[in-house]
Amino acid sequence: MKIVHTADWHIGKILHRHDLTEDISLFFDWMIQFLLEQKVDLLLVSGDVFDLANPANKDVALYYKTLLRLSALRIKVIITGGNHDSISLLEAPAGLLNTLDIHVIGGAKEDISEEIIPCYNPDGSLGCVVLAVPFLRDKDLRASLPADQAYDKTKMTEAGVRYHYEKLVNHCISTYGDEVAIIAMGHLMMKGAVTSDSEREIHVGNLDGLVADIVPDSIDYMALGHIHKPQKVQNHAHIRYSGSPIFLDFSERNYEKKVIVLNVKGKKDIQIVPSKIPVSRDMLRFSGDLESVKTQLNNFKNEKQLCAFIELDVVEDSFNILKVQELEEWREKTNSDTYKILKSRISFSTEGSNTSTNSFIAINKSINELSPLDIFRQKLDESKIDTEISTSLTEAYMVLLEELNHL
Ligand SMILES: [Mn+2]
Repeated sequence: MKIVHTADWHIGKILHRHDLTEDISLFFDWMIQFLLEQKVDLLLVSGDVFDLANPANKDVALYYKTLLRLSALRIKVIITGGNHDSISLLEAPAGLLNTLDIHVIGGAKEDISEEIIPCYNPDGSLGCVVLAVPFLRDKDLRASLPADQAYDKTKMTEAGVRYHYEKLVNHCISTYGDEVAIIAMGHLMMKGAVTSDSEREIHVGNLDGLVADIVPDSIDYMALGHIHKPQKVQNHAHIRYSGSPIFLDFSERNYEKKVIVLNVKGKKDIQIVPSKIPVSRDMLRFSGDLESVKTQLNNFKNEKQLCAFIELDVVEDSFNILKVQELEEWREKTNSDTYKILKSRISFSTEGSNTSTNSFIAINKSINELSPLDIFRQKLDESKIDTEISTSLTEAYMVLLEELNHL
């Protein structure tokens, strides 16, 4: 059985007021072709289908159009909800999508057997069983743990996640026996994962992430979402993030975007082959003094299908307000069909660099480039309160944020 693992599509993502719809559409075109050529039987999407809990109608339409193309290929599809997704939005058409062999698990189920999906080979034999675990919210984790034990927040998250997977594995083995390959999905933050600037933080009380031993031994492959850089987790070849298929932020510009192909021959017999996704848009950062940044931009030739997104990081020796103005004016009149400057900043390396760094934030870092958490942390830094209190305040703030995000 051939499986493709992807995640973090973030349909509807807007980066500095620029819609990334063309990027994700080109990925869908490529993916459909790839699934066909590779004769894939099953597609797994591990969360963050949409960027927002209330996506625009055009983004929902693109999602359905893509599902329809997948169903025309007669590929089984399993989609789980991520921390960005609305459970009810994903699950509303679940009954209808089931008839197309598309299975959507938006949020944790009370009846855990609904998270267990058997997948059959073209000859009708059982190829693998998928544990379709969506992003587990704090209330799911609390609900799944024995009520008579007290846990601190970190332990609670870890114990809750571990317990959730153990329950599923036991249920799966008692139904399908212990010889079938078990593929688990998850939308989690694992310890040691290399992050970018575009993941929204999750799991309050477990900021560092989870240890790999929350994954039961009987799981043969763990298809993870949430982190946007493709990677193995804590050196386990079978626990992986596929990463997002497109660049969602400048901090991801040097990543190779991938889907993961699994060739499942039997239990503990899975061949894992990451496959590179072609880049349709460059995201570049040009840095140096103003003159050198101008030269770099003038010499730039776009070789990709979509116009490049450019970030300028100008560093001048000493503070000079004229340079700030020059950058602004030049940026305004610089226009091209082959690139767009999305972001620019200027800083000064000598002479009271602290104050000039702050003033650069004031001048160039607009409020919509900062996340609410960035602003909160900046405020905490300014008030110079001790670390322990600021950690609890940050956690409390994240609880509020998470509740707001899921309203
Ligand atoms: Mn994500």
